[in-house]
Amino acid sequence: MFFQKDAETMPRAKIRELQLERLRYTVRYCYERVPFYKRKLDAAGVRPDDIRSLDDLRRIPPTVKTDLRDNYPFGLFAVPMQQIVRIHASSGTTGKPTVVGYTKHDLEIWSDCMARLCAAAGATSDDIVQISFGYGMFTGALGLHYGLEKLGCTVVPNSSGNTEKALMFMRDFKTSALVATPSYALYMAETAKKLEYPMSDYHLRLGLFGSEGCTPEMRTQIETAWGLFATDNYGMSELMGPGVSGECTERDGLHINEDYFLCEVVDPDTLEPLGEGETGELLVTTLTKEGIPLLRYRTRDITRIVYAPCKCGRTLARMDKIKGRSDDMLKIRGVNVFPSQIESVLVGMQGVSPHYQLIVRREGFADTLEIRVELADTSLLDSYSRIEELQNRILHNMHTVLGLQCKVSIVEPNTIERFVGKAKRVVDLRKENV
Ligand code: DLL
Repeated sequence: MFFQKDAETMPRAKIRELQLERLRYTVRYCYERVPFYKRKLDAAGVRPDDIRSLDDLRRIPPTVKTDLRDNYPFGLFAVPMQQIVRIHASSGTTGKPTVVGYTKHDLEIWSDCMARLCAAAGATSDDIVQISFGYGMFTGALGLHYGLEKLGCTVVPNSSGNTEKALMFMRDFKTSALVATPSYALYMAETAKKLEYPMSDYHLRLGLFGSEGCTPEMRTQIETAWGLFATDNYGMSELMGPGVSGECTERDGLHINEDYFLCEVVDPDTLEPLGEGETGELLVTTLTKEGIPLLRYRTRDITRIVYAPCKCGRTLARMDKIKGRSDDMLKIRGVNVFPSQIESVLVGMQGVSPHYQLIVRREGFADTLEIRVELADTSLLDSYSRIEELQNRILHNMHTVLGLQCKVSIVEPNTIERFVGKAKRVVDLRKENV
């Protein structure tokens, strides 16, 4: 059992006191060690001594992803390279990746954060945990790896890809917990069902998922397919990797490791702070990071935070599952659309597989959304009227949920691309037309 009782059940007033002390330290640390922050704080007229309360945080200008890119690769590091013992980089799809560096102390805290969240999710030293995140520059695999080892679990560093071999290890090792993206966990189940082994040959009881969104409907599908209890983990490479927040067994929000991360929710357009429980963009300030500390980092992730203690006994604040990203939220004919809304309609519908693709186009002056939906099996293929009936049902449900007319294309089973890492479901062709 890994339970850091003092930190995880600290009264709110004490958490705030600790956060203020660490915030003051971090602002001074950044100001003195990173020229980028000195310039930025000087320009905003803020001196480290001006930070006297947590509310003073608002005086600090936010940091954004392009700040890391502009200072590629090591420009925002706060210690000499001799003290950096590990480097990771984000899986950025455009431009230079964002590069982060860890000191020994950063790695120790990272494994503590992960051990804490995995224990809260129900993992114990009896578990054999297979890691099906890709090892490499991505933070997911090594982050979970060291946290789970700290917890005393037996770690199987299988990585992603070669799914049939991963399934063989799962059967032969009696793997009890799986670390993966939800989409890969589903794909693994799909592959397992095609093999000659019955599902009773697998012994998964716990899923430690994360790194991408997962609707409740999709989660239920994964749980049913594997017979496991699924939990969600949130983080990002710039902040550390996984380990920022995660669900306990109550699954009533993701506990934030507040002694290491100071979180705010702001209006993504005005950056004005929002009240407790209001939904907006998450901004995070790291409170102990030595390698690459970040002040008010704009995550672009949309969520809300509640501070009431959880039924599990932990007092660490909880954030909702990520609703989407402020920047990959689709705006179609003036309507905000989160891919997660579309997923919640499709997943769980009879006859439909959980794999889909969204194609956005600009036709004339209007944006159009095409939803490509894959049939679960071939049984409908020779009945035009049943396909049409399914198509109409999806159209109707989409209209109810999105308030938007869209096009639904039904495609044959196994024709939509599968992903071993984060799923890429949106193809936005509008940018090519403007
Ligand atoms: O995905 C870190 C991570 C690894 C978290 C493993 C959890 C488990 P990045 O590759 O930098 O880092 O991507 C960060 O992924 O800003 C979110 O938009 C998204 N994301 C991460 N976790 C979740 C989640 C890792 N649980 C970006 N639900 C973040 C929804 C998530 N989105």
